Amino acid sequence: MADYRGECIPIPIPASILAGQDATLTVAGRNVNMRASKQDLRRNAKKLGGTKMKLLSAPASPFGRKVKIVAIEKGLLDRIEIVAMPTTPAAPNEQLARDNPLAKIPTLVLSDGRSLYDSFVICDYLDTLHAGEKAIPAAGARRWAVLTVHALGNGIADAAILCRYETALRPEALRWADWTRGQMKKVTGGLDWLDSNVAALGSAGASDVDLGQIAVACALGYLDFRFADVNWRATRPRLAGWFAAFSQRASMQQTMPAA
Ligand SMILES: N[C@@H](CCC(=O)N[C@@H](CS)C(=O)NCC(=O)O)C(=O)O
Repeated sequence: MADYRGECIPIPIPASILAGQDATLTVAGRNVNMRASKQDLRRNAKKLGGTKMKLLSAPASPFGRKVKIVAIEKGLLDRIEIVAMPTTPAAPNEQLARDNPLAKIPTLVLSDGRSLYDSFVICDYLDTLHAGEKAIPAAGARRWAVLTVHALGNGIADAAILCRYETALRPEALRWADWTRGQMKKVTGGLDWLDSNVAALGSAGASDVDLGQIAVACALGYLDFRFADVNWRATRPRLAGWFAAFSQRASMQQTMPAA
């Protein structure tokens, strides 16, 4: 294995180098270690006009908020530029569609122009960029527990957003009450399960948070923002207590959606 010493071989710069991580690549049939030195990073940053990733999102999006919270909790926020990109299924954002054919936020555009979506994929990627405790445990029973709680939090947010589109976007004459009720049942059923199984969320004050906790917190924050009339806390005191404690985190305070 040879070391890369800046010989004049025209090789593409691997994305991991731009992200500050060493890489091994094959040049002329040899494995070469490429070191992400500060000097390399500065030079590459200059060449590419900055190494910041761009997060296309909107302040009200619970999925965009999830990504921002992971970035804050894992010390990555200064490597991300947040770009406001409002979109709806009725008025898909054309600019966004160039980076994500689904025209959905959040979308993360890397410094080499590649884009990542959806929010889970982005969080999984961000988790590779830091050396601390992972938001998504790599293996073992805890991995499946965190992923399942994440799916529940995301599912609650998905159903709530579909209801929001139904009531805020769809013309009244075309609305379908049974369909909306069905979506809201996913929301309330998910909240009931979390209230009865609050231990599945783990400690709200732990120094390291996981993606399941973050997804649930973002779903609850979205309900407070768009569905205050549902008054979800009234019958779910354990979940309300957990959320009150989790909301104290600076990452939650900094990403609170504003009306
Ligand atoms: N599963 C996706 C959901 C993303 C999503 O639904 N985002 C909404 C905004 S919060 C969106 O882009 N809606 C526009 C559309 O559905 O066309 C994720 O986790 O990123």
